[in-house]
Amino acid sequence: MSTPELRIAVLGVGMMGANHADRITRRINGARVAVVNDYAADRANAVAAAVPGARVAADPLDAIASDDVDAVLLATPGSVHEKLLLACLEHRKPVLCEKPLTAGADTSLGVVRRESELQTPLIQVGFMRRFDPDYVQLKARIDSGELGQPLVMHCVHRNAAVPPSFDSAMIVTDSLVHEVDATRYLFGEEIVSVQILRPRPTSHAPAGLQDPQIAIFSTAGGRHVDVEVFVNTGVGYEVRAEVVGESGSATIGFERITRDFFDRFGTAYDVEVQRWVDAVRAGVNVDGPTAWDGYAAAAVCAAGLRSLETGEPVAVELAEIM
Ligand code: ISE
Repeated sequence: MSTPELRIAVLGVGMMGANHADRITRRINGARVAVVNDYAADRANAVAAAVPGARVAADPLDAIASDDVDAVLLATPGSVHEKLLLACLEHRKPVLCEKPLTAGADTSLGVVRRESELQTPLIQVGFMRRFDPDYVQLKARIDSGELGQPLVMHCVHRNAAVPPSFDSAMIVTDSLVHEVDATRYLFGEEIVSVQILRPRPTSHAPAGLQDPQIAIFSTAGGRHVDVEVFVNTGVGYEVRAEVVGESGSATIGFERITRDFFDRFGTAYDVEVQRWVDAVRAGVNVDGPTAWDGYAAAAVCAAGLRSLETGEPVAVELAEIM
């Protein structure tokens, strides 16, 4: 490729952003980290110090507007995504946005609408499982017809532990959201209703945390997906899926326990970021989940949060814009 090296601003260098900054610096071709920003200045300084040629920006909006930034990797807390995504759109800067797209379905819809007004795709959402070799292969097996019509999927999503700030709602919006996207990706259709059941919580979780949770999705084509999300197992990171079709079944992730999601999805993150960089350099900006996918996931999570309160199935409300 003859296009110049992509100069990326990494906004938010907590666990995920710092991991991406290191990835871009050491494993991604055609890009470098030009600017680092974090609300914790010491964290930004520490990450920038490890990246030759990177500078620290005190204000993320200045970083987005800056002439020495071609594209943005957004890894701040979701609560500030809306403002920063709108700024990226304003300045026509392609952005790889870690999930969630924004903190809620309404604000996500606003971002999707603004992007579609510009008639240029600029936002890719960081649902990395779509780049994981196991998920890619499972999708290929479903699409090949080998399993017949898929009918049901059983999923498991377990973390050894989560930060103390994790509440019951975040189990839906931070963890279950990946199964939401995986379902939409694998089956190629929308989720129309969500029910969240509340089994007896583990005594190893902080008091009041509803962990584990069981989610049941129904899709537009009548398929059912059940998910066990359990984020304080104390054991390790486990992500499994079994798709059951009319003519056979296929599994991924069984007997595979890693320390955390960086170990489990390291390859997926590398492929995701490399393909995004290549797409931006080629002028297409997006090669993976779009802002619409981020909005659709947010709409399912919004229904999930309502079901978490009542235990009843809740219909997903999706706006018509595409
Ligand atoms: C975390 O935020 C992630 O995105 C991981 O992929 C997920 O497995 C984990 O449960 C979340 O806390």
